[in-house]
Amino acid sequence: MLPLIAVTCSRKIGGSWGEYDQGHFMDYAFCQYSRAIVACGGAPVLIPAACDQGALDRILSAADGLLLSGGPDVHPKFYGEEPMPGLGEIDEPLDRMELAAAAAAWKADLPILGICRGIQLLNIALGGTVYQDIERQVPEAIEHRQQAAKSVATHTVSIERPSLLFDILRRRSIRVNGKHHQAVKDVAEDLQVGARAPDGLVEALFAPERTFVLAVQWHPEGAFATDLFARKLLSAFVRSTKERLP
Ligand SMILES: [Mn+2]
Repeated sequence: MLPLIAVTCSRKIGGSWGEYDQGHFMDYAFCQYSRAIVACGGAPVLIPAACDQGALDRILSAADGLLLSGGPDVHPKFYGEEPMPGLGEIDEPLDRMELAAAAAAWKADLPILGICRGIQLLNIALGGTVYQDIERQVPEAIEHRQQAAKSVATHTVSIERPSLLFDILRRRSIRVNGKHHQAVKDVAEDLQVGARAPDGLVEALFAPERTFVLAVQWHPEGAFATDLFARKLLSAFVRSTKERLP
């Protein structure tokens, strides 16, 4: 039996995040997440922002893992801040759905993988904060919003040891792809840093006390076809969800 992996699903219409009820999913993006999960031996199920608590509980009770995917910025009120210049687009129904999904999965010790917005969302769900705009708040930062295609790795990250990421990749340093203008600021108490960019910004988080909780700022699903480390990371997540099968 294939493990069922719930993938949260943001939405984008005509270049702007957060407009909804128009019937457009980000098919091009969610095909990449889904294809990677299928290739690793999992069965993906997309969770739309429209889910209320009841619908979410039903999906997560059937799921063997949760993937918190990429998307727009989280409203800063969810980490106790007012909006600052440089904040990007917001989708509050998506925020509420994903924060509830992260909390429920955390409570159930469901394997969790966060990607891009997913690392920020997970950190916020557990009490952490993010930089609303790296360029304005961390002037010494390197380029994190690469112009290169999503499949191309640009900047390096150094991997902490010991960490879940080191256990999976067995490397102290890899090169990653990334298109983010926000980053983790204060790390939630239950999470630990698993990797950093050369400018010190957090690029991975994990929860040592949990079965499998890993979040990365880069996009393994976008480099799945060509990058061995992207494949290893996604395979490790799907493998952890298989352990929940009867
Ligand atoms: Mn980066």
